[in-house]
Amino acid sequence: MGEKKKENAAPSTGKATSVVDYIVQRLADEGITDCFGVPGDYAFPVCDAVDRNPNVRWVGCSNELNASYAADGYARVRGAALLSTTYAVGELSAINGVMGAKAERSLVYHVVGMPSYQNQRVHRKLHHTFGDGVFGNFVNISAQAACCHAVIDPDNCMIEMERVISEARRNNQPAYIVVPGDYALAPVTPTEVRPVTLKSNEASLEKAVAAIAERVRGAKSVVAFPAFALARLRLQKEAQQAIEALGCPFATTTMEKCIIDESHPQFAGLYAGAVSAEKTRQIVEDAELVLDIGGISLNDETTAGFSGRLDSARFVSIGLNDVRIGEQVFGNVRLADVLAALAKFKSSTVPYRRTPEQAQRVNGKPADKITMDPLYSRYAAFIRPGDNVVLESGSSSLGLPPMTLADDVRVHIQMLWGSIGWATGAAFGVALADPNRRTILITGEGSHQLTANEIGNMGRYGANPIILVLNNDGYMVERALEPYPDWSYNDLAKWRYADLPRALGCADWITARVETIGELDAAMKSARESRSGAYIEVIGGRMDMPKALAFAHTRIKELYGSDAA
Ligand SMILES: Cc1ncc(C[n+]2csc(CCOP(=O)(O)OP(=O)(O)O)c2C)c(N)n1
Ligand SMILES: [Mg+2]
Repeated sequence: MGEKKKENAAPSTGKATSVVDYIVQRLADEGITDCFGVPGDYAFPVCDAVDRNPNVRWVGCSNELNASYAADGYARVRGAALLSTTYAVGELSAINGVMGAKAERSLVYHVVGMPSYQNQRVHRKLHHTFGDGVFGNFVNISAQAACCHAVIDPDNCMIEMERVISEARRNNQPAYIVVPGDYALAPVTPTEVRPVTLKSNEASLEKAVAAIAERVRGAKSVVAFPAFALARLRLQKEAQQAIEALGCPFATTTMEKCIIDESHPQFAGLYAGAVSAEKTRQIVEDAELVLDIGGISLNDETTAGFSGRLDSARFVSIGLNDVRIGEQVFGNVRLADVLAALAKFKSSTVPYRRTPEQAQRVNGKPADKITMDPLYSRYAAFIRPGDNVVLESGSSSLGLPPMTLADDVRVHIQMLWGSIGWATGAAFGVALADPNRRTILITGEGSHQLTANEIGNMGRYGANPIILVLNNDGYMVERALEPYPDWSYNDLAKWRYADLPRALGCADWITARVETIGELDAAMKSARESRSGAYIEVIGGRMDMPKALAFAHTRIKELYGSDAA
């Protein structure tokens, strides 16, 4: 797909593996075939190593923030991603995206090239520094965005790579790997290392599973919450098998939208506090036991401003590496092992079966202006099995999730970290990670303005997403979350969004600007039929908001702790 690999790859030197060649190949061994980034002189050794590695393609991004979002999106699909930035100016630009990956458990290896050890040792005044001869100023900052980090030299390289890889996999969070330019090119010191396999402590696992089984058997009602980390670890099927063996209903928050097919007979609906369907709310809030599988995040966003009644004392929590039941903690057990054991659970109760609901109606007439009900019901009908949907924070992340979506759809959302612009960058990474599925980006225009320049690279690398941009004349979600919606800071420069793909080099994309339902239907049809990318600017009303957002407007105090947001 896209830019051919290795056209101007330098011939292999045939010398002993250099430190940086080792780093890149070791990460390729983790299944990574693309490196997102922006080059820079201190990072040249890393960029060169990627360019000459036959297994990894360099994917140039417009800026480091976009690259970090793209890497996050890619990691969510592939399990891990590689991000390369240059010292200080590059890595600091990437940090918001890498922090988001940490918050949302997405495994991004952030590899940074730094000034040479020689220059560090003599405290040279170099560019991309404060001119103080100090080189550790930024390492500490980037390290905060990772769960582990390593400053690489030839002697520690092989050992440190195994350490950070196993630690990053244990937590499924970013690792920061920084390497001085001269050390990067030096031969790696051969060291005996073996990749760490993450195993459970057998005794602890047995006790944990027995304790869960006992609690499940003793509870009059159980509800399961398969958590977003399952998707990151690609354990959706295993979680489904465990839930089927337990026979209990399961609900999801928006962060887990579609993690298991929504047609599943045990699916009890989307839980979002007081804006959940009544039946879902009852099942979840009245359950005697809530089985949290993978660490759900009941934050202000997923609970519609803490509007639910969920008692944490009723929780049994299966984490990535431990199980927690009240005060009892079973350490050193892996989520995958607990799921495999629970899949063998013999339930004595009749499994939960939901009552089928009426099919969702797609409403609106062709000549109508586009309003939220017809818009989201249309999006839901448009999304089909095999799609990867990337959903931006804003009114879209409240409008689409209440709709039931087709089976075998994967939804990607950054709800906890909630950095706008993420979805456009992430959609690029998702599209490259999984070219066999169609990537659909659903975003507001305000968020899109932060990272829209990445569209150029989508075209450049042959990605063919369908991009749906809601243009509602500003930051509507912010207008809704304030008593006074018309502050000037919620207005935006009036871009000609539908002209962007052409300006950014995607000449063969389908583009449209639609104001009526009929125009939207026609544009979506041609987008679906196109083999190239498609970009649809959807004109919406300035204060036309989905129901959940209107509800949030009534909970400003709970959301922000005071009446005035
Ligand atoms: C990086 C970042 N900056 C600012 C915000 C605050 N913020 C949250 S949503 C939003 C506006 C989103 O507007 P738009 O994308 O147009 O969506 P709409 O609600 O209008 O559909 C802003 C500015 C944020 N979450 N992240
Ligand atoms: Mg908007």
